[in-house]
Amino acid sequence: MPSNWEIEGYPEPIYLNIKYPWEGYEKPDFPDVPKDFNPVGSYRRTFTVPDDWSGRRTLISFQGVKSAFFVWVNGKKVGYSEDSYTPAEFDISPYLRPGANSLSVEVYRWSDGSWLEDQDMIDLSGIFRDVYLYAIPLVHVHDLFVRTDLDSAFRDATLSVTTVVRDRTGKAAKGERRVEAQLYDAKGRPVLRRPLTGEPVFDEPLTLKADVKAPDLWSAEDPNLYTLVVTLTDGKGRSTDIQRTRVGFRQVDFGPGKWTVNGKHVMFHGTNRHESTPEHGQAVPESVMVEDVLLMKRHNINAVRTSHYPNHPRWLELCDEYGLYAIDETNLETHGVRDRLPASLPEWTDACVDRIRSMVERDKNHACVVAWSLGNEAGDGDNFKTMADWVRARDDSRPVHYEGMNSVADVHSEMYTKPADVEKYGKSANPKPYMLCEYTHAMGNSNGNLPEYWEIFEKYPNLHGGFVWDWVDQNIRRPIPGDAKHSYLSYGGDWHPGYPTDGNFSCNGLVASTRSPHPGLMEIKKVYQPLSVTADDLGAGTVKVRNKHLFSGLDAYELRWSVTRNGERVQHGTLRAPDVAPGTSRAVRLPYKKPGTLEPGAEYWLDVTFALRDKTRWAPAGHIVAAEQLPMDWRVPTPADPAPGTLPALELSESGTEVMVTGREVEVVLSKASGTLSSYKVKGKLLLAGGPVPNFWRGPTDNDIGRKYHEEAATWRDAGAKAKVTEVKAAQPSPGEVTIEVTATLPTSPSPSAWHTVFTVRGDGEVRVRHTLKAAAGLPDLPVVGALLTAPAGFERIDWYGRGPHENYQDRKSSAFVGRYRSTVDDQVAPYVRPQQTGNMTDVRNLSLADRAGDGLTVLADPADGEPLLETSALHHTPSDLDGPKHPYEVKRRDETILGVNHRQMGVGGNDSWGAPPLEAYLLHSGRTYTYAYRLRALSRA
Ligand code: IPT
Repeated sequence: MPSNWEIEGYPEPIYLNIKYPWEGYEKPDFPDVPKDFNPVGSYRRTFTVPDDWSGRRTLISFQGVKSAFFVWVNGKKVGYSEDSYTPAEFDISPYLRPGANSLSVEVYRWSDGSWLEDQDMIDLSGIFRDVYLYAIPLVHVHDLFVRTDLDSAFRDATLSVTTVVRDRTGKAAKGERRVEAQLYDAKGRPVLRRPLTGEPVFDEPLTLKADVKAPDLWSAEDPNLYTLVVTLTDGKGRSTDIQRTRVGFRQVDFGPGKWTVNGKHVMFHGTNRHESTPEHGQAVPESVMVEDVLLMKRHNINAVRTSHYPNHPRWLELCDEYGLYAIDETNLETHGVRDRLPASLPEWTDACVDRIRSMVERDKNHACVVAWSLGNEAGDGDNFKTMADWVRARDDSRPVHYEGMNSVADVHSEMYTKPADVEKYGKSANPKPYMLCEYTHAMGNSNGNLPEYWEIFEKYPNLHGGFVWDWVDQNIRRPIPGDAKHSYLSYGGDWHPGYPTDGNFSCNGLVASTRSPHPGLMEIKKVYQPLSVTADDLGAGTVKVRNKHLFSGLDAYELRWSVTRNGERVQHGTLRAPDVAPGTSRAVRLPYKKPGTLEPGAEYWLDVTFALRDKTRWAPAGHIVAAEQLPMDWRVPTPADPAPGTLPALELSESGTEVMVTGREVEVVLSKASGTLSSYKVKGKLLLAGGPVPNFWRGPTDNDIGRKYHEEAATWRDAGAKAKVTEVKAAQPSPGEVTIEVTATLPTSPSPSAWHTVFTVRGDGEVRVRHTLKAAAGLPDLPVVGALLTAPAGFERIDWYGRGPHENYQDRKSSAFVGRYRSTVDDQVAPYVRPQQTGNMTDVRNLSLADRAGDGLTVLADPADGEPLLETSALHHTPSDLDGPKHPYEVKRRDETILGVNHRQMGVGGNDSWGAPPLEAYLLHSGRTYTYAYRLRALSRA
């Protein structure tokens, strides 16, 4: 298995984003590289060549070596190569001898080529892709380039097969050789009545053409592939060389006002992907590639940008086979010096053109490739013009992409543009096709406001979607310091003490490096789903289904619907999916019935999902592709208030330090110093051991830290814990009701804020709580408006009616449907590689915590006295526990359950992670009064 030597610790890896990796050792200027510290890997092995290879040329192919290397065979120098991500091949025939041969390779970590490889990733080196030998005849098919052009109806195709035949003997007789080509369908049946055939002129292109009637077209939705076999025959009709390639019939058109695949406006539900695994570095095993493809397909991703270099060749085969559009990107990034390199420097032109040439030549026959990218973050200048010209001359069937210099590209590409600015481009009616090659920076707890982006992308015809930054966190698995038995996912700063680093900025994945999905991926799945369901006339039982596929109907799906009442399913059914042509919508009747009597106060929702009827290559039957939830507009009667005055009596007593309320079943003790409960017992069972302590903090997210919000908002960090109680007033308005009013000052700076809580203890055991925060004007926005309650150890089970099952926030909740969910407290932590805010649920109506016996506490939103819905979390950590530790293994786990009962938390944002706040609608401003209320009671066992 190939690898990167830094993965094994030789030497420690380096992670820097914009700066060049050698920054901490030496600072040479290009084209020089460090001289004093520049590790060299020497590889040596022996090999034998099969006997029947004699009379042929033997080539050695290196698929990926970073960054530059020399090759020797049997002690003789064969050659040198750089450009780490495309193949380097050498004809070693003259160096071979019978029996054992020796191969030596000397790999330099840094070379002048490294100046063109400043991608933001962990800097790894060595031979990280396959190395193999192969033999070719002396007269051979040197090149093969296949094109599929479709007619104006995108039905029939012209297949063009261009070959270049070479004669290495220099003496092959003219007119003796023939090239033959046959196309086979997926079942292996020949498609052409007679094979194409032609006579090659050595070293010159020979193009053979065939009309193919109505082939099964290739698209990401329906990736039909054929196989082309090209045979070279000699004068006696014997086949002397056979080549094959997969062929997907598809046509990309582009230009002002269009970017289409097979005639349809293409929309990129895309993601960027680096090649990275925690165990093997950039030597990604095929099983992990397949895992990535499956995860992408299952989450409705239809496009991938191979950021920022040509990927392992198997990756593009998988994109062809499973159906993913690819933007294939040249290995060219000069971020740290992009204002000067390559710019228009003529001495770098060949290197730039060589990089795109080796990519295009390697990948040109892949149906999945729908654009060529000149690189990333490499500045602008004449060299890009030259590269673009080279591509157009070689392959004009795909557009050129380059965000760094859109003027030389066929499409207009931007990164991290805010939704409002994307909309400006949409409105501008600029006909140049527009896409975001990077957007929604998935670092940590992120990916807010995706519905806002997608509403805009789908509205304007010059917009083509975007590519998430990015797919997978980059980490290296290492033993936990002092605990060799367990490992953790390390990142910049964990290696090389004192060496400059950009820390966890390489961890921006929709999935963790273990491929465990982050909650943001669920939101991506929702906004990328290929159909939508909206209300039509819910009273009459109709919804509107829009089919966003470009080519497919909905017959692959079954439609499942259900009506829930307060989260319990009361009606449901399954139908064949309606017949809705691609790009159109239709009203669909669902056979639910409005119940004769509606339960007073109940909520009714309609859930509609589309699931695969049969298994596909990428998912099992039953896999849910799309889902939507709509509130039923049934007017439910308001519940009758229970008759007052029936509450069992309570006894109120006070000491200098405490207020105590006791009843037949309930006992509440409030500390006057803290203004919070020190215990809440019902029927002798302890339900709360502390709280509600005001809380305005969250474990800073990567986006918070990136915009220094955790510093800006620091006044809120301990404001709750340091609240100063100024007054505690207890009263008993009726025998069954005691109120305790707590007034406190919050030491926010420069001006203090005020916190006010009214507890109403009732004889039936319920405690009603109403909080009011007066956030002083001139203070920073609040991360959270809420309170923390401490439930005793053992309350491990949670059950809530609100949004779930994955954590959600005001700006990331479209994928989290309202429902009744069950989970455990330990499962509330999302797998973020750096601990941060986690576990929030929005729009919570009620939540229960229970121990094994099923006893516990219920919290209910109190719509009568505040906002109707809560935000909650139940964790074994406080927000401060999640503020500081660099790795999950360092986070303190408390035995108790810390229950966050909040009015609201600010959004997670994610338009970028270096300054962009959440959108205005998801901020919590100061200078405002916030009020919310909830009820606490013993969980009644169902
Ligand atoms: C953009 C880079 O293209 C990408 O490689 C990565 O570094 C990303 O940022 C941040 O994670 S460049 C951006 C700083 C404009």
